[in-house]
Amino acid sequence: MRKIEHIGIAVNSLEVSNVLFEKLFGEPAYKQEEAINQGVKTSFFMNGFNKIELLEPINQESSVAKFLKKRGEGIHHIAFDVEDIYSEIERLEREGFQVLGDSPTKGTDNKLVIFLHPKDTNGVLIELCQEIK
Ligand code: CMX
Repeated sequence: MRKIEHIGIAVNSLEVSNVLFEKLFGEPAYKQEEAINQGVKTSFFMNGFNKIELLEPINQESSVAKFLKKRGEGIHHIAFDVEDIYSEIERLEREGFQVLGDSPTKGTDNKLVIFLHPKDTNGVLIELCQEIK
């Protein structure tokens, strides 16, 4: 795990939060993308070297919809950039972490992604992501 790739923030409305984060950073989102397989639509903002992903659920089955209902808006996950997601999954499973799902799936912003269960990581949902080349 080389560095934080982005921080994901769950929001009720991208329309509202895009305006808020544009004011905060003084720049608009550089990308908006829907990930139907993840049940979300997203916006991406850069702040210096740091990336923020806003996530709005697109249906009630989405894990982000569940999160919002239980906890309200706020930090949803921290994503770490990895060079080889398959070897990192093997390493983390050997270390006893519960990796969610059988294999990585296509995430937003041209990444292969997989998650670790927050119960194993002090209540923080961790995403591993590898750039698709
Ligand atoms: N951060 C911290 N804790 C979380 C969490 C999150 N993002 N999401 C759920 N939890 C907690 C819940 O609060 C709950 O805790 P308690 O048992 O103390 O109440 C527990 O995990 C179980 O939550 P749940 O609502 O019953 O939900 P599930 O068990 O069905 O699913 C999880 C939880 C983490 C397995 C599921 O949300 C998941 O698979 N997440 C990964 C996929 C994902 O989030 N995709 C969207 C992002 C897409 C992207 O960035 O591209």
